[in-house]
This record gives sequence, structure tokens and C-alpha cells, in this order.
Amino acid sequence: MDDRSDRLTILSNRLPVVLKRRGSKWQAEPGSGGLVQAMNPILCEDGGCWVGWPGVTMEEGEGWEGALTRVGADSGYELEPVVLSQNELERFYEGYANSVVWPLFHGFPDRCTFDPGFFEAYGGVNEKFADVVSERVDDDSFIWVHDYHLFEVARRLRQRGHVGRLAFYLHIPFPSVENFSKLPWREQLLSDLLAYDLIGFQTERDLRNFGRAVEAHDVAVVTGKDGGALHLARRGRAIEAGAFPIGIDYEDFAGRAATDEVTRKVAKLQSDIGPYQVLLGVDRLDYSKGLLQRLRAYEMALENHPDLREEVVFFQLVVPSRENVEEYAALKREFDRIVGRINGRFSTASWQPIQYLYNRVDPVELSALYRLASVGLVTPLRDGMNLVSKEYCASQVEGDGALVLSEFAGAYEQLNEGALVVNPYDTEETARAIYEAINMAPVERRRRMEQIQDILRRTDVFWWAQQFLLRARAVGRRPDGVIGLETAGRTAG
Ligand code: ADQ
Repeated sequence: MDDRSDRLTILSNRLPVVLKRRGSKWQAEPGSGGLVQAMNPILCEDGGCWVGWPGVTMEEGEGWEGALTRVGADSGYELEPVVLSQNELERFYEGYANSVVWPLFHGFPDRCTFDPGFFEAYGGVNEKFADVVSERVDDDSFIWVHDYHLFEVARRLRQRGHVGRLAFYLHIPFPSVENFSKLPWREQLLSDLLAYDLIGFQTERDLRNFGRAVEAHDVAVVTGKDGGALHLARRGRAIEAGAFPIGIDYEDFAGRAATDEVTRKVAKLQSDIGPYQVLLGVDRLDYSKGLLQRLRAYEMALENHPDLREEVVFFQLVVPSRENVEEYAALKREFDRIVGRINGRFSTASWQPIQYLYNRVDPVELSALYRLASVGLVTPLRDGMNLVSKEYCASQVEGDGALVLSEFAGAYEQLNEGALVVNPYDTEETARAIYEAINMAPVERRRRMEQIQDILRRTDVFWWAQQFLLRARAVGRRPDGVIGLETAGRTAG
């Protein structure tokens, strides 16, 4: 049997566009976040279909379909909307996805609200996705499901008779077995993941954590481990799990950074910011990104190294995120308070140690900021991969930037040799790394950056997708082409 893998169907919580009402008309705006940055180039190149929520609730009425079709036609692939109600959004998205899975998987179990109503709503929304897919897509098609909002889609599609390959990629970390086991629906979640043929993680660490959870809860049998892949058997089916570190469109970032437009913008930004070396942070507003810890480390660096004062500026770009959730509003208030304190403490008549922008910026501006910065500060408390670390390095056209990188970012596994690695919970160590990065000799900067850029060039987003798709098409296939278990072994679950 050959699945229709030439035509890719992608599922994610959000479509890569957001619909907004302007007066009586609907407009489609580009979506934000790492997933869009990663998948857009692949679908633009190969065509296919993207199924997701378009950013409109049922209560907002209709009339937006035209805007969606226009963008779909422009981008070269179809956009298939799954419309959600306000209530579903609150309980599925803000509830289960972002108040249970996100904090738990990032290692913050105390931030979780284990509300059974959230879990029920999550099942309902996953059912809606399965409905749309089974209506629109042949049941022997290959489907690639993304991220923690849609764990259950494979099981629900299988119940509808889907026979084609189903693959899943988790963009966020997979937690330690201690944290994972706190989830009231832990066996269900593992069974749902095991309904896919291939389960992809960002790092080897995530893969190991998943393997331990599978063994601890006895939901499948590990039949083998090779070349970073985990082979599993459950109810007579072969399943594979692997680490596939996501990349960026390297040439796009490097190319843009070298354009005249960006070069002019860099000069303009430098004259706006002043004649200082720039440390740069670029993050969505989220507690996992370690924004407050980073501010405290910078404060300590200014305290311990007076020679940094009036020499450096820390520029933090913050993308507004989940603004209607109180926890995030509180994080913003705390961030503002600490920025105010540091600026109040160290500013002089002509210099302010922190500047920050709370907004999205366009690609040219982002590229100019990356290029301008002598140091990229990427210090999440936990992060699936962190694309900003990669984008920053790809934009160093002179090869002379320095990356300070948290050991808890997925990017650590690939970039630890070229970066200055820190434990973001260790304020002193991070402060020291900031000082070291600012003072690093140009030769050393170039040597480290060259090494990082070489890795990023070889493992870009196209490489990532290709590796994943190759595995997805091969998993469980015997030499004669039949899909099935090569060695049955004992089956669990
Ligand atoms: P995110 O948590 O969104 O992604 P990240 O990987 O850093 O985190 O991606 C953020 C993206 O937003 C970057 O591509 C960046 O360029 C863009 N961006 C940030 N600030 C911006 C601004 N002010 N204006 C415009 N664009 C901005 C999730 C996981 C990550 C994982 C990715 C991809 O949480 O761990 O790396 O998916 O798998």
C-alpha cells in the first residue's frame, strides 16, 4: 500500500494566518510563532493543505471565508479552517493546552490547573479537527500533526478508519517522568501519542524522557533503539519515536541580514540606541522564557562590572502573548517593574541601560536588530528548541556576534560548543557570561560563530522536514513494502 504522501496535510492549532475584522471587512494577517516560521516555507514550496483554527470564534459570525481563500491562493496551498466557540477556546486552548500541558511540559507543575472540564473540552476540539480532516482528506493520506494542542487526533482518525500514515511532532519539551506522572490523564496521553506511526521530538533529552514515561506506565514495549530512534510495539503495530531538532530557513535569514535595506536599518538603529554595544533578547512574553531571571542577571553584571555602564545597552523585544490570561498580565507588570528599577538605579543623563519594545516587528527590523547586537541573550528556563538563538546566529553576516545560551533550551544540544552556556537559574553565572560575551576577543567570536553557522546551515528547516518525512514514510515498512511489525515480540497496551 502506498500512502498519498506526495500531498502533505498539516494540522496545527492555528492556521498560519490570523483573521481580523476591519470595519465591515475581514483581513488576513500573517500568524506568529516558531511553528509558522518553520512550516510556511515547506508548504509554499511543495503545496498541500493546512488545517487549523483561523483566529475567529463562532460567535463572531461568518463572512471571513473569502479572506482566507485569497491568502491560500497567494501562498500556494489550501487553508482549511476549524472554527471554535469562545467557550471551547477558553477551556481547550487557555485551559487544557496552556494551563495544563504547557506548564507541565516546561517543568512548572505548580502552575497547572488539572480541571477535568478542560480535558473534556480538549477531547471535543480534537474531535472537531478529526471531523474536518476525515471530510476533506482521503483516509489513506499522509498527515502531519503538530504540537500539544492535538495529541488525540490520530486516535480519533483511526476510529474513523484512517489507514494512511499519521505523524506527530512535539515542538515543546517532553517532561521528566516525575513531572509527566503528575498528569491525571497520563496513560491516555501516552496511548494517544502511540496512535501515531512516528512521534518526533526536538532533542535526545525529550526522546529519553518519553521512553522513560512509556516504560514507567507500561503502555508499549521498546523493541529496539538505534541511531537516536526508539522502536516501540503496541497492539501489533510498530511505532517509532525520534529526535528531529527543528531548524530555520538559514539562507533566508543570512541573505536578508546582508541586504542594503538591513544595513541601512542597522545604522539607523545604532544612532537611535546610541554608541553602545547591544545585548539583545527576543521572546514571546512567557514565564518559560526566563525574562525576569535575565533582567536580574543583567542587573548583577552592571553591579559587579562598573565598566559595562555607559558601554552596553540591553535591548529586549517582547512579543505580546496570551494577554488576556491574568498570569501573563502579571508577568508583564513584574517585567515592567524590574526594568523600571534597573533603569532607575543605573541610568545617567545620556544613557539608559535597558530599552524594550513590546510589539511584533517586521522581518527587516528583526534582522537589523539581530545584526546590530554584539550579544544574543537566549536564556529560557525551558524551551523546546528556541528559534531565536538560531536566527540570531544566522544573521551574523560579519560572524562576530556571541551567543549566551541556556542549557535548558533545546538548541543547547546542537550549539553548546559555540555558545557561552549558562544555567539561567544561576544569576551569578549568567552575569559572568554576559561580561565574558561582551569582552570576548574578535578571533574567538568568529571561531565560535563559524562553528555554529556551519551546524545551522547543514541542519536547516528543509533538512529537518526531509529527515522527519523520510522516517515517517519508512516506519514499520518491511523490505517487501508491507506495513507491519518486523518482530512482533510481546505487545503491551
Ligand atoms: P515559540 O515558543 O514561539 O515556539 P521560538 O522558537 O523562539 O519560540 O520562536 C519565536 C519566533 O517568533 C521566532 O521565529 C522569532 O523570529 C519570532 N519573533 C519573536 N519576536 C518577534 C517580534 N517581536 N516580531 C516578530 N517576530 C518575532 C515554539 C516552541 C519553541 C520551538 C518553536 C519551533 O516553544 O521551543 O523552537 O516552537 O519548534
